[in-house]
Amino acid sequence: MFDKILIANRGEIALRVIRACRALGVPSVAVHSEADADALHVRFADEAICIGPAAASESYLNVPRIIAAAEISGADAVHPGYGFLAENAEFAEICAESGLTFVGPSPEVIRRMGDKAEARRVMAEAGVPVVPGSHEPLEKERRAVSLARSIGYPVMLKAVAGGGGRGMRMARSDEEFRRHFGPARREAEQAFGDGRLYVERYLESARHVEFQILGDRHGRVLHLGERDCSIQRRHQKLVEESPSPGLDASLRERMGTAAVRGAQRVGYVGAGTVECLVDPTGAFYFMEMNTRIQVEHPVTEEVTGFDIVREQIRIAAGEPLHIPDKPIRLRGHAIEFRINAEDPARGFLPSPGRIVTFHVPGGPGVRVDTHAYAGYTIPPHYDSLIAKLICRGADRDEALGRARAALDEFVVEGIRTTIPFHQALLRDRRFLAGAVDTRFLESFTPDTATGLLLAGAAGS
Ligand code: MV4
Repeated sequence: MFDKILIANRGEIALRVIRACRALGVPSVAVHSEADADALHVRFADEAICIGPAAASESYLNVPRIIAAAEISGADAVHPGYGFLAENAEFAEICAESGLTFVGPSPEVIRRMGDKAEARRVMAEAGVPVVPGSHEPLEKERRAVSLARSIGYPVMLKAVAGGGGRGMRMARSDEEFRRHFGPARREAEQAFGDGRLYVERYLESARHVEFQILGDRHGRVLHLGERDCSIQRRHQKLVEESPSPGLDASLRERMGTAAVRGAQRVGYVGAGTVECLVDPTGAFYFMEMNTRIQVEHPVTEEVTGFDIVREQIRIAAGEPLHIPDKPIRLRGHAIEFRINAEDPARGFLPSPGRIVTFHVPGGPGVRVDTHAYAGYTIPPHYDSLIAKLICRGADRDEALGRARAALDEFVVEGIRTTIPFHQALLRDRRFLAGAVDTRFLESFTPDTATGLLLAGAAGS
């Protein structure tokens, strides 16, 4: 096991990793920007090093400063969390060159799964169904249009180096495809330094279902069940749950087997997520694989009882998985609500600022992962997530009932949050019936009582 782990991240995930370090008896080192001097991850880590001013490029994205902090503190491993450098192959390489263990897959696997066209090819070779579409990056526009036509409209133009929906554009005809092709390529070039695109058939009313994968350095790969993440706004997930209301035991078994087979083909080591789309007929298709711990991992922890971040660190230290070699049984139901510092009454406009009151809910089956506290100022420099409310119950109804009570107990004053959005969601009969797909939010008009203007709530 490691002597000391540096956490190259901030917010609730930095706290989460600190907790896993304590569970393993490993000292932790926090890095922080000047804007995060009074953040909880600074307070609760065993050591803390200020690495620069607020801007992420001067702090949490600044590789030389993070490596220097590791050297100064004598850390021998770096946990990247999610976002920032978590899926940056170059950072993983520099960690290895600096004699540090990067808690994640190898740079090669990060790079391979980061190329969304290559990931599709690898999964197809492993016999995993992939969304119908191109297997090579698109070259000339004319060829691309004929390919889109043969796939069948509507299609989704996606960036090879994208993921998470960034740079995604839908086209319903040749004309629309031609109109989007150039701008999509330029946007991808701008955002990722790689303008290559690929095209997939757009599955209209699908569910976004992802499988949690764990692979150790001894060739064992297993899955910890699925999470349904269909409720997304502009490709930001808002609610995630496990098990998915759209899966029965047979489909779960087939998807889990396919996800493990794909991860084995890749030689996956670490915690990863295989993201799929499930159409109304129950057919499923691989979409992309994420090589990081995800925001929504607690949903899986609550229905399996595993500490995924602790397993991640044990895997990186070369230890075998602590998980029995039999099919995973999901116990009960868990739902996560992302509490963001955004104002749903004003199109989810960011709402940073000082938190005056911060009362966190509790009771049976209620978990809150948060770095916020009364008196804390949410800085404007980073993402807007301030807390994750995870509620579990013996079944979905009990989890929903606990969520409704917990959200009513969750008092945050001084800034606006997405709590009213989630409260409105818990009054929507389609959501309560579990009948949501990726287009749910487009047609979600909360009851007027909340006065929520979700204008532009639909995906971009
Ligand atoms: C799709 C899709 C339907 N068909 N791809 C990919 C990244 C994720 N954030 C959203 N993604 C999707 N990719 C094809 N070929 C549906 C989604 C999707 C979605 C799209 C628009 C609005 C909300 C969505 C929620 C989940 C998944």
